[in-house]
Amino acid sequence: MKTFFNVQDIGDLGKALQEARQVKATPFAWKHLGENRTIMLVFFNSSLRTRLSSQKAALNLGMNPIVLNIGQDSWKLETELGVVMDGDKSEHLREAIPVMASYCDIIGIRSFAGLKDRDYDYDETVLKQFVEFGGKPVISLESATVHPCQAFADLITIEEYRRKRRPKVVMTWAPHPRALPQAVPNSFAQWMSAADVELVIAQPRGYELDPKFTSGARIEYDQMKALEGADFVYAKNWSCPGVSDPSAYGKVLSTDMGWTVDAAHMAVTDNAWFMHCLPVRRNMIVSDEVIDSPRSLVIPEAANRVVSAQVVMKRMLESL
Ligand code: SN0
Repeated sequence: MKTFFNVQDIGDLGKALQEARQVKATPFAWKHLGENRTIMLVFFNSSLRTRLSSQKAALNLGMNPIVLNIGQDSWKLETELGVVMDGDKSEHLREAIPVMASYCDIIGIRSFAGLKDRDYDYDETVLKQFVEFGGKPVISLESATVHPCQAFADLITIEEYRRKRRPKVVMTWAPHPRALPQAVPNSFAQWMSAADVELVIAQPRGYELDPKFTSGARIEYDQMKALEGADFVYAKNWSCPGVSDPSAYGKVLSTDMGWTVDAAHMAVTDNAWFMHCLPVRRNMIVSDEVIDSPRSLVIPEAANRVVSAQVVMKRMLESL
């Protein structure tokens, strides 16, 4: 495996889930694979789970992780090509990427959407430069439009907790004070569309995700109707994807607190499990009562981030 961006990169989902079960049962069984191998984890943005679970996954495989926080530990990096570098950015990605790549065998990169220029973000301009100028396998640790390590961990969690062969999974938009990227909902929709689940997306009008990620999903504007009979409730905020109106891209269109997932919302489900990728704003996205209830999976879901990252790194090491 040379890149891990989209669900297609992992191949057969049944095989990937089986490998995840093996990795979870015997995490140290592939310790030889990473011997004398190094993974570089490059962060342009904050992270808790991704940075820790990626390091833990690398250590389980016997690999050495190096973590770099751009702008804090390093020079500030310019990402645009063709600019006169007379500002506060001291070094260009064009040099920094091949230098970092020369020190490692795999690169993981976190670079959030800027939410200003839709084409720039949806072209994955920064991530693509790592592929082009690095020449090493690249993992998206949440890039402009995707967060595949999270979506794979979510699928592993749903597989572990489902009580039906084909569960109803409802991803619901929920309010947030800031404009957030679409990477998590894009990847979740993409992975759930590929998996054997019934996916419903509940959202206010104007929040339609890019159809390239949502094929096969039912979109519902009545949140309560969407939640009826749900087996899993996956809450997430995202800003306007700008599909029909590119000028609204990245904007907060609604802060309707009626969409906060609370006990009344959970009551219409089929005793659903609650999921969120974290970090979560309590009593904006979800009420304390729901996230603190025994139906909340947020901690086991986060624990599975090690498993998804380890399967991906294992596959990359096997194909080096
Ligand atoms: C990120 C997002 O894409 O929504 C990362 C999620 C894994 N979330 C945030 O940036 C939340 C920040 C906040 O202020 O709540």
